[in-house]
Amino acid sequence: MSSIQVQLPDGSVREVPSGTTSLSIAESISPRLAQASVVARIRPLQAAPVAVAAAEGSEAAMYGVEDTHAERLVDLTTPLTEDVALQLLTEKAPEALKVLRHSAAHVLATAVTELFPETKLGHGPATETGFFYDFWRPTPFTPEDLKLIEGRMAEVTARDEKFVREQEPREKGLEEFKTGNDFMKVHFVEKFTKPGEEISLYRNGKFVDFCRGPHVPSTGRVKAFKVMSLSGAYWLGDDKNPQLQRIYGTAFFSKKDLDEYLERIEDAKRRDHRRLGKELELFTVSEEVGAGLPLWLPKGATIRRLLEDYILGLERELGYQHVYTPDLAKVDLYKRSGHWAHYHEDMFPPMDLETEQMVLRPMNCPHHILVYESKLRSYRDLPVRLAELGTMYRYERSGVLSGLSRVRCMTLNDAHIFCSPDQIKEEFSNVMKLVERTYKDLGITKYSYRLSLRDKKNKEKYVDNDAMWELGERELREALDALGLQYRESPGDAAFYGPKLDIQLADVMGHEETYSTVQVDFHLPSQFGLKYTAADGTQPRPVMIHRAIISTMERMVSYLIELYAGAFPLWLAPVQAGLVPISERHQEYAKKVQQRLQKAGLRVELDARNEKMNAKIRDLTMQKIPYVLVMGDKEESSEAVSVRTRGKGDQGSMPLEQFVAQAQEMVATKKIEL
Ligand code: TSB
Ligand code: ZN
Repeated sequence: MSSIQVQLPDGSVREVPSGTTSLSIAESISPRLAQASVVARIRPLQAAPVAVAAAEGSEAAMYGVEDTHAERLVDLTTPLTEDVALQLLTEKAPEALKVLRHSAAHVLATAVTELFPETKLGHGPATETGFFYDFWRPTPFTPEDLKLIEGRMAEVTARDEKFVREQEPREKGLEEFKTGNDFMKVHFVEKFTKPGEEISLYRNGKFVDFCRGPHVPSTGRVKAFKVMSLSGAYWLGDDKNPQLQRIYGTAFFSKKDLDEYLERIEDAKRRDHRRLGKELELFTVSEEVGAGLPLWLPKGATIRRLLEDYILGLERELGYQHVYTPDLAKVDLYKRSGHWAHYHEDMFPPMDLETEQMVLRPMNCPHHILVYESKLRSYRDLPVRLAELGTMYRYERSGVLSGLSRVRCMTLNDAHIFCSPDQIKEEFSNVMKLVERTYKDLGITKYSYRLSLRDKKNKEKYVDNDAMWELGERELREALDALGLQYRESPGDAAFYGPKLDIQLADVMGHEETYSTVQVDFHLPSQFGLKYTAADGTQPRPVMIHRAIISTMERMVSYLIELYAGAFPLWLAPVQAGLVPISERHQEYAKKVQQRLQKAGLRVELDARNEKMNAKIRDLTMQKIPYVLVMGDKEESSEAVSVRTRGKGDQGSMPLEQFVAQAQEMVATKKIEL
């Protein structure tokens, strides 16, 4: 029998008979390793390493024709028949979790076909957060069915059936699927394999599925799982096709991981800014206005105005000049800037006006460039920092819109800094300091830096000028290194005109978005032929730094709502104190307190309804107002208020003036905790 060479991660090489499995190699290393292993990664030693890349959760990723020379995952029981580098993946490897979840999808399909044998199978990939499986069945699944299915899945895992890979001729497999009226499997086999090939099937117990694998060794490994939800989808996305039922689930290696994940989901629901936006009367989205066009209600508008005033104040201190420019311009402006060529798909379509075509602006930069150009600039004027709370419009596709976090009409805390090349680093550093200061004041502590670069292959999305991109990238990297900031790189996320440093914030579920951004741009200054007069009388071109600190008001408020679960720090709370007179005869005193607090610059709400005191306290507490001040005879006679602090309960009576001074101090220092 021939032998093969198996190279282990430590570099050592073992010579074993061809056909040996990864599992037996693991056993020969240590039984514990064999126990802990989930799946194996192999790379043929003869071929250059090539990564197999297919879109996440796509059909191709599931069934795509294998490139057998590439690095790939195989079952622990797959016989090794060539010289390979072998890595045994344990539960800690992220790829292992994917494999587990795909196996969980098979367990789900096993349970469904056992309980509802008339069901036809679609496909069932792992996703970022779990897995799903598409089913066709004449009757819809009910919530009770989902419970039954989950229970049956537990039985399937208790049976601890081995996942066995089988190969068979494609035509034989097709014949079987056709006989069983498995129309979706027939489609997948025909689409993803070629005549004459063998197809692979995975069997556990009586259940069999057309699948490329790999899988965990047996169903018993799928211990911690949950059926999450059900949704409908047309087969192949075509409404003339049968409607499928997609069952979602999730799975983890341990119960603890599963429980943590489920808790995070609960937490995310509790914080969801769309829900809280409604409950706390912050914003609303109206069908009649349109999707992605939120209306700011008085309380949400108060938060927004506070943020706007805050950042404008800081910018004034830092030498920014504020301008106002219109929300639209002629299409030609965006042809000159390059937006039309590279950003067209994200813009609203143009409007015909007499002889002109106008378009809503997707960005504020061209307007600010024209402000820069409105007079001659000398080196002594630089850096020119033009700032605006600029409203802009982007045609985000309806499927990606979400509350305030992704909208179609948004107001950006924007600025464009026009400077000489040797001023870039200092300006960059100042912007980063401003970001840090702002995040501290807003109570944002977790963020990461992303260097967003172009995708070199995508000529349509990015300006084509290699030298310019390399220069911008070098400038950014040097500026980042000078500040000692750790960042990761993300090709394909640059602006069309240059690379960006993006500041990423994640929500409870770990989903990241860009908030602040700093961008180095040599393109727009060149398109508009910008100049300044240098000390030696020459006319060099300035560089442009685009930057946003707060991001759009929309996105930042969505983040803050979720960060604080609606319980804002005092300085940002739309209502800072709720006033509760104990009975009718304390109304007068309550009004006096209201006036005093308002005069002190505090935002208050007097609950003058003819309700019981406790009901009023409860309602104000539900609104997450930082302080509820209760007033009865005792308070009235001593010019005091009885203070209930959010999250801390009854603090007893306090002289009114003391409360005022304390609250003002907390607002002035932007204290986050109460
Ligand atoms: C910084 N021209 C630059 C500007 O000078 C610019 O527009 N950059 S941007 O395209 O990256 O947008 C700035 C920020 O706006 C993004 O970082 C993001 O935080 C926010 N933003 C972008 N699209 C949306 C949207 N659809 N809804 C809410 N906020 C958005
Ligand atoms: Zn810009």
